[in-house]
Amino acid sequence: MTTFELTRLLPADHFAQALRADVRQGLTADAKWLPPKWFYDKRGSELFEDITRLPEYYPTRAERAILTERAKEIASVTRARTLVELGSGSSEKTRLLLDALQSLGTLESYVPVDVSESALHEAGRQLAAEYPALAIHGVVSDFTARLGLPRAVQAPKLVAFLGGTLGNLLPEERARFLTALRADLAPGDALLLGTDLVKDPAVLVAAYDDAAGVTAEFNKNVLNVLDRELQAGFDPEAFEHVAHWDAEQEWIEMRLRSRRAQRVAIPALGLEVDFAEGEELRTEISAKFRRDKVATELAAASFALRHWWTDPEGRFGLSLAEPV
Ligand code: SAH
Ligand code: AVI
Repeated sequence: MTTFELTRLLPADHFAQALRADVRQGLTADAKWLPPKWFYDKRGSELFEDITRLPEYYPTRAERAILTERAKEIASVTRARTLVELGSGSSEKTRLLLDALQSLGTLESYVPVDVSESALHEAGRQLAAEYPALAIHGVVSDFTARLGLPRAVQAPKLVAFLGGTLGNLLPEERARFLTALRADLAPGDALLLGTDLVKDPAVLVAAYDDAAGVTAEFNKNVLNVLDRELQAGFDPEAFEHVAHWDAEQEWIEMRLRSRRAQRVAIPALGLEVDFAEGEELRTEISAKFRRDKVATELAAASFALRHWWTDPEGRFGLSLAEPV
């Protein structure tokens, strides 16, 4: 019989406190910024799902193509009894891994970890119906604060971090994250890591500035979150969506550009924030990788890259790594 349980790993007020600290720090900085995890309330999670279906947004389709081709091999190499997934969202592509591991007969439980409680509920409800033999244990957590692996997970475990979400962390955050993850793995465990790859900037910019304006709405959603959670006075329409390719850093930067000079009150923080006309607020980086960079960052955290796969067009990379 399927079981679906949800655990909130962090203290009850963690997210409220973390949002306040991030907004105070990011919006009082000389170059304003916000961390991308605050996009993902219920609406933000839905908008991300809409993004994955846009003609310009190739990463989801490219990663799905690799998983379709390689899921069986991943299952037989890892023989995982537990599949942990960080930033699982809708768990849509994950079904390819669940199916392969179930066919092999090793899989007992699935542990999706996400900041978005609504996404975990929705995915958990559907998966519980589709996978009656599986124990599903959702964890609401912030993988940059605490990984959130329930203590008693059956080894060996496969930790999947798909979609290219690693690229939404800054280089130093990635290093910290991979080192902390490595400490939670034992010999025999494995990491399956999806990374978007460097390519023609025009293709990249289009993927983050689609013609239908869905990514613009996703970007502006962070302002709705601040308005709701902190009683802030942002008017999302007073900001313009910007997707910029930084050729030196090899990352896409999403920004919100103030259409006019404005002062925005954030009563919950006793703060008023001034924006000059044209001033930009960075809301996300999405780093693009090359194989060597992935291998180097993994090695720095004591992982060895064992398999590297790409889609036929070489747009997206999937790595299978082991702790060393
Ligand atoms: N893995 C899915 C979803 C990617 S969207 C896919 O490949 O399509 C990124 C997901 O990570 C969202 O569900 C978001 O809620 C979650 N997320 C973002 N930052 C997070 C953080 N710091 N901790 C936990 N989850 C996070
Ligand atoms: C979740 N993450 C990998 C997405 C990305 O492509 O960086 C988030 C996103 N931002 C804009 N579009 C999609």
